[in-house]
Amino acid sequence: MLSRFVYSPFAALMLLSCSNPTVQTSSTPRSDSSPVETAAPNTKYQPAFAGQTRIRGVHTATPWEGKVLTRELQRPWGLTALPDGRLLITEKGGTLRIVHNSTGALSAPIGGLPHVEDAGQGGLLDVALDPDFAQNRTLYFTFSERVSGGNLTSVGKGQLSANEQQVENARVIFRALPAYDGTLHYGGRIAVSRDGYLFLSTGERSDLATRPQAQVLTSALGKILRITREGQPAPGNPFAGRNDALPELWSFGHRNVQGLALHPETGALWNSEMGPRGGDEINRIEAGKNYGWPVITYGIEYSGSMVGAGITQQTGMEQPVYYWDPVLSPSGMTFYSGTGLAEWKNNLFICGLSSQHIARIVIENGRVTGEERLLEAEGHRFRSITEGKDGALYAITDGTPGLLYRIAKR
Ligand SMILES: [Ca+2]
Repeated sequence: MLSRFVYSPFAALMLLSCSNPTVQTSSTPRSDSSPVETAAPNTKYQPAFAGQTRIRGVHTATPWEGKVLTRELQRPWGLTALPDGRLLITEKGGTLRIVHNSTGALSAPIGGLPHVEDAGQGGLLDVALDPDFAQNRTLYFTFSERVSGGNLTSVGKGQLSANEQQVENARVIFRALPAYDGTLHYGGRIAVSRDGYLFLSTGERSDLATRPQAQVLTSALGKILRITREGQPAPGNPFAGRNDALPELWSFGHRNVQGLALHPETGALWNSEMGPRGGDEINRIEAGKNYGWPVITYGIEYSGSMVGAGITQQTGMEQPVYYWDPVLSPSGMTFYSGTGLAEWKNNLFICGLSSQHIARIVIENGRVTGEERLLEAEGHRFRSITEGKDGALYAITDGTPGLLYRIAKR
């Protein structure tokens, strides 16, 4: 049975009259443009500029629906669309699945990947296709790997077998050193740039012992890195040629980046970043820049104490384009090209875990100008989202059972 989420005034009226149990509605369309967040903030920090948080609420006028394609996934984490439109999905335990984008038919678990450190936030994380996947069957994946001295975020590469039952020739092409014995803040998102390089996000492993490494250029923790499809430093990286910095680094000062997305028109890289309590962020990522963690942040420790000196701005450190207080716990995100639902063209869609919705963010001239909450009534921790080949968005939920939603114009 399909569960459906329908958002249109007409559908809402229909539901009131027939109360079909397989269909859910959200609240009625908003009557004003007040911010979608109404809860009290955790901090008294002031934004650096108007519109950096609690932007006006917006509402999608185009009728759309969210439909569950499958409820059979086991702790899914990342997904991407195959050339034929089916979805390739990771499961944290170390397997991949393929789900048909219209029938919801689910493949058997696809094996052949390296052993993953399946504990805490670790496991098999993201997956991305080679730009020439249709010819070479090559895919990239991220995972937490047990190595001497602890574990770390690794990037692997392999080929999807012709019968789609195995990943063949799987090997590790990059390890985000140093290793640390923990189970938190692996980052782990991959995005393939237009010129065929891999952006990889990492985390600072959460603990106070490793947190300062987000500012240390010889550590791969708390960074966005840019590597070739063989795992080498990509040419043109901002710290190339320096002996006091890793040549793979692209940006630094990150806490735990689980969202990366490329703008469909400009190719610019954006991230979502899990901050401390009251400090989740969206950033526009530029080469060589310092995104501040743990020196500046809009959040506080989960204990209630200040992070560091309790400052939100410092010369030489970038401001987030947007932040949330209270937090979403943002994980995967994607821009939407506008194919299929023109009103959403170039909007950013961000999965909220603790907030249990998908945030639709309208961006104009590099600034956020509107926010909407999608699928809020479904009650799921949304883990990741991607644009399909058919103009729909596809989103997975966290945990078991893991659901796959298809979100599209009605
Ligand atoms: Ca920041």
